[in-house]
Amino acid sequence: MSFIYKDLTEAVHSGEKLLSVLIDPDKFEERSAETFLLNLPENVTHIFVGGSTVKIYKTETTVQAIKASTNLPVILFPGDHSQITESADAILFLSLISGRNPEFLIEQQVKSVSQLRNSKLEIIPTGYILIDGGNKSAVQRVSNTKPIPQTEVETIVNTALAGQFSGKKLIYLEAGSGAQISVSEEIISAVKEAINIPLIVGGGIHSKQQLRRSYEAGADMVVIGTAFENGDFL
Ligand code: 1GP
Repeated sequence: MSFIYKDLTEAVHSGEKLLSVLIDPDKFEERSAETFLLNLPENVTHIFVGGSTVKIYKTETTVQAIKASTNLPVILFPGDHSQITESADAILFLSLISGRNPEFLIEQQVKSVSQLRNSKLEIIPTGYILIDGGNKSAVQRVSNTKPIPQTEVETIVNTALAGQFSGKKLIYLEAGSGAQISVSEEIISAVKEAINIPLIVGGGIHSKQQLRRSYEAGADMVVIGTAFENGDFL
């Protein structure tokens, strides 16, 4: 039994800022796991594993390699139900609530149940909101949904609150991996003010300055993939 969500909310209540590195199994070499993890900044608190499209079994071998080299909690951030492995500690049970594609609102979730119902993975219901990051993201392409423009702050806030009212335990504001424009401070603070569940922000964050600004605006956890993958986090 893991207590990932409990630990996460306690950290948030005590004002701790969390940092997750996102590992895409398709771009990850298991034999480099130890070096990759050793080179991460000390303030990394969680490892997310997932991608928009991942080869069968690659998530499993990736999680096992990570687990062999770190005690940080490993949380699945799956692009679809094929990316579920028992080897992780928890799963973000995502609903793409910014989109209107039933496949990513409920169908993938239904397909995942046969694997999840007897699993020990901690399941964390998460409202996933795709926001325009200035370029077409893999999430947009794969889910075939439209991101919400950054100017539509009220829609984003209402979407986040609708997620909370539906029982989501986390809200995740996603600008898309490799976004040109990360989620604005205005959006982060407006959503943070409205909701009372932890707020995750990711997409296009590649510097300490952006990280600090996202935290100051109200992000409880920031997720960084590309900059750590390329080793060019500034
Ligand atoms: C996590 O998709 C993001 O929310 C990761 O984005 O790869 O741009 O850091 P980057």
